[in-house]
Amino acid sequence: MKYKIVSDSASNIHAIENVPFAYAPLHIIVGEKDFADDDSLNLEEMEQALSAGQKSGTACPGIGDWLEAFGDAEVVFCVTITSALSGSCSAARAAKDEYEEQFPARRVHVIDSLSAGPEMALIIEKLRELICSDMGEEEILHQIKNYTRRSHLLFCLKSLRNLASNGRVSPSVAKICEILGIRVVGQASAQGTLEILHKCRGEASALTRMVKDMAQAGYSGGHVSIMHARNEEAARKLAALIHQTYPNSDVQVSPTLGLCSYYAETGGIMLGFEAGN
Ligand code: X90
Repeated sequence: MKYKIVSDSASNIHAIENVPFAYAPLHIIVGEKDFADDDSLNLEEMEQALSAGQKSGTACPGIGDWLEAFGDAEVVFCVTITSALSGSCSAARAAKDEYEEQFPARRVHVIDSLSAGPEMALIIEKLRELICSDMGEEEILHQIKNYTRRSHLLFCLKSLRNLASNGRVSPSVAKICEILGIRVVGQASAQGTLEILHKCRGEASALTRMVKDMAQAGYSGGHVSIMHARNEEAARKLAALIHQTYPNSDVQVSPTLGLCSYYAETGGIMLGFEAGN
């Protein structure tokens, strides 16, 4: 069977090993400029345009972008950003219908991550493992559904301005961040919405809080993916805190790309992890 993993660029993954992979880019629009979240993106240029204070927004992939990413695969596992905050998942579902109608022998399985960034990356990694272990399609589907039930996303943000100006959180929630030094810690809710959990004074206390929240969500060691928007120092600190408490944890640290950098904003941290079985 010819399997392929496909995601949108909110996963911050552009390539994986051993299994065919493609992604559909989201777009960040700043004033007149359209920044595609793909390999051509110059993040500095995007940030410069943003700091000039022009009106900005984002756009999800269209059906055509998804079809292009599916390519000629027989079986596609397609991981999207949460359907609660983006039209990406419904575009993927429409592309699936078109693809399966055009090629009746092929199948697309759309997996709504109900999340973003590092949790999507963990789901992709799990799919990769399952495919590499020569598992059948139905079994992979079963396993990945179980996995998405125990994968989680926490985040720590300095500013919710872009989320609020694009209607992804309410302006009153965004106001919390305007107090100097306040970090908002939150999670992707079970419904795939952005849920605020704590307002912390300073980054150090926010990071400690996140490790406690991991324990509460059932983390006991296993894969962790930390993604940061120009805040490698905090990401490394968080990784060290996790290692201290869970010596058997496997923690990857990487930067956010276009879409997540725009919404998490400079200093933002996203933390994906898997809870026990
Ligand atoms: O369709 C579009 O234009 C994209 C809209 C995306 C909106 C949300 C992106 C969130 C990215 C911010 C922190 C984590 C929040 C997670 C909530 C599920 C990252």
